[in-house]
Amino acid sequence: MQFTHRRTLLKTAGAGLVGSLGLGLIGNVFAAAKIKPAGSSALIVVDVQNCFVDGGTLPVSKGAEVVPIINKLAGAFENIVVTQDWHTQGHASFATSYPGKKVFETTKLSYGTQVLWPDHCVQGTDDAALHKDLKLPTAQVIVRKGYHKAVDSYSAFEEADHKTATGLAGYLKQRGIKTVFVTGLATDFCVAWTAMDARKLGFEVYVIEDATRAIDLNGSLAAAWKAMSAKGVKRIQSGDIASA
Ligand code: VGL
Ligand code: ZN
Repeated sequence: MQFTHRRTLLKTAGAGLVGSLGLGLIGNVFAAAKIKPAGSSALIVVDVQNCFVDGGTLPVSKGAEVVPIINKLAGAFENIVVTQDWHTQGHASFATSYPGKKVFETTKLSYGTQVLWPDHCVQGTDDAALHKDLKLPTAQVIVRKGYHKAVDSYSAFEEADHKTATGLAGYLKQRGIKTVFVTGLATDFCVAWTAMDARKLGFEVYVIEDATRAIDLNGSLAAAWKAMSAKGVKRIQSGDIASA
């Protein structure tokens, strides 16, 4: 009776918590509790592409380290969504599109301040392909973003104009997904914007920190965690997820 009661208390919306000791042994249930993703949860793997690792056009420091962590996490999820940054040539987020501008400077576009990046993740190039060691055989959908020449899209849900939807929210909602676990590159840009938009759209959101790596431009990593936390994004580690 008391055991049942405690199990009930341990449940959180969308992600059931289980003690790895299973039945009985009540005393250890709290210490051993891990998150077990439910059927209504999805793993979102953001932009684990050649462009964002060493040898790519916009390498994120230690970016490739997320690959084995994400491959392992994937076994615990019934639903997996993969995203790809997928820019046109001459994209509005590229410094080369603005004579006299240098990479990592900013410019004002109709929708706000845009960081100017090296040319990266151009549609159909090897640079834009998913990392070769990413093994997600059960992934169900790949969402490409940033394909409108005049508008960037860090978020997998909504372009930087804050108007144009990618369709991912509709996809997830029609499939009954309530909780998303966000991983990938980069923590302070595409991961953070995806996580915050997911909150705005009503999902319960976890970012799995050790399954992300950051660009960290002028303090952007700390700022991103602060902004995510203010929006109710939960910060966890891959070890907090019960493996499949
Ligand atoms: C990203 C900068 C530009 C990302 C994409 O995936 O975080 N960052 N484009
Ligand atoms: Zn980009």
